[in-house]
Amino acid sequence: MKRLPILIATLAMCFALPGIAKDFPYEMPREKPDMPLSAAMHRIFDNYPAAQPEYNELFSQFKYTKLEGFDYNGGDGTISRRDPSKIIFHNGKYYVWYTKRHTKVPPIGMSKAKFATDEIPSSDWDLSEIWYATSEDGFKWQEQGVAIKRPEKPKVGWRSVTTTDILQWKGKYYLYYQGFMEASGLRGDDCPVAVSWADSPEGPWTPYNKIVIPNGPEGAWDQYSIHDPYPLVRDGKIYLYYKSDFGRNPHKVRMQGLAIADNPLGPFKKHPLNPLITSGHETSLFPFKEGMAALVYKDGPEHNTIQYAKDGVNFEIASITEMMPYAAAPYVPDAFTNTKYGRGITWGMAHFIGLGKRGQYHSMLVRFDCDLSLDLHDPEMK
Ligand code: AAL
Repeated sequence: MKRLPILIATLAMCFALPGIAKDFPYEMPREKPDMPLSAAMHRIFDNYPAAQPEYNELFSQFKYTKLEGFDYNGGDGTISRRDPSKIIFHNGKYYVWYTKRHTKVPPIGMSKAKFATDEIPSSDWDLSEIWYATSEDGFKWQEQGVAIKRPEKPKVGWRSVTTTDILQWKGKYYLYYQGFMEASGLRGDDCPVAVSWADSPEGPWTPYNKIVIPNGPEGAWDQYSIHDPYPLVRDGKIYLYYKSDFGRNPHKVRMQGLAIADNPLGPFKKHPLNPLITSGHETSLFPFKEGMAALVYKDGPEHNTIQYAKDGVNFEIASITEMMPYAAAPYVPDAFTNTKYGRGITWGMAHFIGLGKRGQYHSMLVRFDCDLSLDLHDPEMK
């Protein structure tokens, strides 16, 4: 009888707790295995449906290359290029549009915005215009000139026009952009979205001169701003993703929403489930398989993730990565083809925020390369 407890303990070790004795399988399982798991292993199956972040199709690291063709006045802060648009391919050339500031002096800083004048910028994107450049290989660029000038006061964007993105729709081109009515740092960043259209990517661009995506009503999460408009075509409609902020500085909480339209000039209907992405800064998405993938970087608890929504609305974390492109503006071959099965991306532009020798503030366009495509060997992806 004295030996009974020893016998029971031995039997328990052999049969009752097989999970502890069992080794973890050599291959990382796709489904949560039926065995005792640590908190971290529970999380990887419960929180990251892809389960194998570093091996899934939406994982990539990013390589950066300096671009040829853009001059920055020796980095003295008087020339800045930032917030590029998606890149499009047209008649044998790539096109990109971006915020360009060329001022006599570098920005004095948003906290000193009350000292900004018609010639002294407060922020890096104050007193800016939208310029464009073309390239045959995506590395050497030729700056072509201004696409959208600042209109006269009091039209939308008289103080600054920035942060643009392109839509191709029924043979016409549309540039959406932030229209500032006051210096950034005052209430300038509380800006809505304006649009101009053209028959060719070369312009000339005709301004609509009306707000096309208004800020939300008082109390709404997007009441203060609509930033980073990012149009794509899905289900035969214009899906325009954007960033807004709950709250005001210094307690801004940045999130991303969606507005949908049948016509590029609106009306845009904001999605009832907004916000759809709870982190990130500049908006950056691309059709991937049946759904939409998003590059979510810099701000919020889910920064440094690549997310996926099969319906373009309900995003889940697909992978966690690092050194993501700021203001990523990919070349998205099927941005406007109404694809049912997006091929992903392999490269694009981003901006680096730089300080000159004396601390002057400006930004530079750079190229990024990544591996977020279903077929890297598809010649159309390059
Ligand atoms: C960015 C964007 C918007 C902001 C400012 C200029 O990079 O999120 O465009 O207003 O910073």
